[in-house]
Amino acid sequence: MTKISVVGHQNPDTDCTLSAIIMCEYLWHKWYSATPYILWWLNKETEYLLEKYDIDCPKQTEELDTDIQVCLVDHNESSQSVKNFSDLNVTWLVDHHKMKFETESPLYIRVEPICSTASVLYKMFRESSIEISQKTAILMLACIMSDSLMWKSPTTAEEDKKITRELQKIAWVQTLEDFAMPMFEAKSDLWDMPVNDLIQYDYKIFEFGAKRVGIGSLETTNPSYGLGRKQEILVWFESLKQSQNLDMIILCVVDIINEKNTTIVSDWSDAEHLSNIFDVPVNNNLANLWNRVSRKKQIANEFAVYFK
Ligand SMILES: [Mn+2]
Repeated sequence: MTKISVVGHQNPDTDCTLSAIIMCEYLWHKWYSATPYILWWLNKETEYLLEKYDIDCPKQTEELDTDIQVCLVDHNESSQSVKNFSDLNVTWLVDHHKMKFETESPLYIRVEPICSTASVLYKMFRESSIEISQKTAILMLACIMSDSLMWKSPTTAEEDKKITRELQKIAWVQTLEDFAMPMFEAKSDLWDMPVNDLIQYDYKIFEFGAKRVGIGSLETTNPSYGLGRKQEILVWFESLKQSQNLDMIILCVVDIINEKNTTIVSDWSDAEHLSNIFDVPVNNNLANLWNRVSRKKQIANEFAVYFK
């Protein structure tokens, strides 16, 4: 049996962690011996799900064995991946993000503009007539709820809603609220989190042309956990800029109940960029970015246009 390592992005979230597990199940059906991995620690939402549904946590790693084939899920950019990315033999890729991936040899690629990697995996299971168990349906549903913020994010496609309804039946989930709200509340329980982890809780480094920008997105039912620690966050911004060689860094504190984005920005030059990009004022290192809840569709894409 060919071995394959399945891995999600740095700062693992629910979609990349559970999609790695689901993809392994898919690959077992294709006669691979697949092992899921995560990079760094889990967020509290994913931790809650693994515990509640009695799922084994994928192995934690920073590097992958270069002699074993690799499947990337939920990302394709080297800046968001494994340390030894350039040495890997990537043979599979399942994702729902913009593509910034170069390859030496052909591979299986499946990328769709829908709300979660698990939605793509749902379709792959169906197309290969692989039965979806109740447990797998729960994992898929959790990914969709997490990435779409219970359908509130504009990344939610009509197809995702159909898939959600199908999965609800298989998973025996009565209402989405009862299923997803405890996830969001678990994720928001951040009072004891060191401020550096708070910034990088759900954090990605983007390369827009020659600019490197760190964008954190703190999706929470309680924005005061982030906003109340602004001064500490600003100090950490400076050290992260140094250590990660960034041109700019922001933290979007996203109130997922009221769909409001309040973004923390570090110095005057970053504030000027932010103000230009979104046409909003910045006061006391804070900008009201209104209902922009999706980093992918409403934040990072605007940066890409601006820094082009
Ligand atoms: Mn995702």
